[in-house]
Amino acid sequence: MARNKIALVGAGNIGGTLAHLIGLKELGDVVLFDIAEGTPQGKALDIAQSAPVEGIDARFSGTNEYGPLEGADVVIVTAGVPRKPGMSRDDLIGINAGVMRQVGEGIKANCPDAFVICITNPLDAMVWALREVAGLPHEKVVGMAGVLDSARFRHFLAEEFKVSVEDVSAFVLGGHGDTMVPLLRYSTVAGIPVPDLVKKGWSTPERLEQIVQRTRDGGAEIVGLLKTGSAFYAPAASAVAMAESYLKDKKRVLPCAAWCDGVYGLDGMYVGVPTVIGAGGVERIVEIDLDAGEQAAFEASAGAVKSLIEATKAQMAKAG
Ligand code: A3D
Repeated sequence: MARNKIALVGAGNIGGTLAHLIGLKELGDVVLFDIAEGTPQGKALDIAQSAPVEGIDARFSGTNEYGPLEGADVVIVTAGVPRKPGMSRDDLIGINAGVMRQVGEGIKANCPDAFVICITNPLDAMVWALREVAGLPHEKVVGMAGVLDSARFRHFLAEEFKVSVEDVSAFVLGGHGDTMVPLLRYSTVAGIPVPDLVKKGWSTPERLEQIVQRTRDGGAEIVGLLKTGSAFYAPAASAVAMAESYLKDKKRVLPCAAWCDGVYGLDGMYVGVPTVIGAGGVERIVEIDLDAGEQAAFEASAGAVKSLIEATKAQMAKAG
């Protein structure tokens, strides 16, 4: 059986880390693509030279052309620019929507059967733009945010409860960023809902509110510490979990920015919801019951995402 082929569009901090993790997990051959000459080639060669030490049997190559993406089973997109001082969110949308146009066309021409995971920010709007241009079925194009946001939440909860991260599961809904909705009722330690643990005195509502806020600000906290970039280890690990679930048909239940049409009261938009990822891509969206507060928070988050998508639509129409 031929090895899987995984294309990484964007060979920056996340792209390089993705290539390394995919190698360590032997998920397939890796093609790194970037517009920066030498960067994807250099990173691919460096990782290829770690393969004999790690005992990895996979090919790593770097390119500045879309042709070598041909036939990729999975494409993970991190291409784009981050927000710089003085830049508005709309400026960032304009530039990265242009990048999504190029990448979408590259995918359409070379690997229309791939499962595509977008990481570029602003996430929910960029995954919409990428799908529009690439024209792939909606269930084959998703955004990575929920796995990362819930991993951050799990890490903080495990520290608070002094238990293994493995035994903490956590749910977040909604858009990536300030309006994300962490769901405490659906977050558990070995199946015990977090609110029950509060009743048992494991934590307090005030402490949990701080953890929720720290989760929402998780990306900004790391930007503040690094000063020259944003998080990349955990984002890469999160996207690899999604790719692995697809390639191995694991059918994991993972929160992703997925196309919601007729679920959660939405009529066609990308936003973060729990999904089942298997060989068919997003095989199912899991609808959970929300109480009034959760519903209001989710609607506010979906509303914020909708306006970002509208701004992206307008920028793309302007660019022609
Ligand atoms: P960075 O290290 O800057 O890498 C981005 C790469 O994209 C660079 O190597 C660029 O040369 C390349 N690039 C720019 N334009 C193009 C183009 N047109 N075609 C191909 N490549 C291009 O950034 P990073 O890897 O740290 O982050 C990548 C993206 O992920 C950014 O948009 C971040 O904001 C985003 N991000 C999202 C999350 C989520 O949870 C959604 C988390 C962390 C980062």
